[in-house]
Amino acid sequence: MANIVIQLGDITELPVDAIVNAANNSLLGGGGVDGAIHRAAGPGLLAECQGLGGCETGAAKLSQAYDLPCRYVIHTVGPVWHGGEKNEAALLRSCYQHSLALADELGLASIAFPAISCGVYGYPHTLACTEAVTALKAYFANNNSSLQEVYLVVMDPNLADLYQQLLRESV
Ligand code: AR6
Repeated sequence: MANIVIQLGDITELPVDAIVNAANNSLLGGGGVDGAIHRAAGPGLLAECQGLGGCETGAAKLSQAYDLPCRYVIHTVGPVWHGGEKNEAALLRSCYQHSLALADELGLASIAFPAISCGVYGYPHTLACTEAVTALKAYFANNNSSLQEVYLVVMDPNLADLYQQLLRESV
């Protein structure tokens, strides 16, 4: 079981093996954490993403990290919140599962996640963080992973408190 660490701050500054991008289906950039990652990575990232052919909601794709201090970027696409009637919970868990599986294919030791779908995509924070923690616990219970550290990176202290509470409850 990897160590799960809640980290307050900017995911683009973390020198981990991989950071996860909360992207959209085009993988061609956007606002929020996606915009921040593309700005910090520089134009090489967009050029590579243009060749990735987009990404399905709940899936994940790998790129290099260019000017970022991490080694790789794993792009995933969270669900837009539609009230919970469109399979959002399973799609959100799938983002975490597929990102972790890609990291394991590369034998990575550390990965950092933003709070996928918690911004523009409007997922209620308590529900989204519950799915994130559930997905992480399930993944490590079922897979022999190379990952040692999983960072849950948030800019909002309320999200940090929420994660803290959920991790305590899930022990
Ligand atoms: N580091 C860590 N977390 C951040 C950062 C950062 N630099 N910047 C924002 N956040 P969002 P989504 C937090 O909207 O809801 C984009 O336009 C933010 O406060 O980035 O999955 C894409 O192209 C929030 O808690 O992602 C898609 O179109 C969390 O990251 C769409 O937004 C996620 O917010 C995806 O929406």
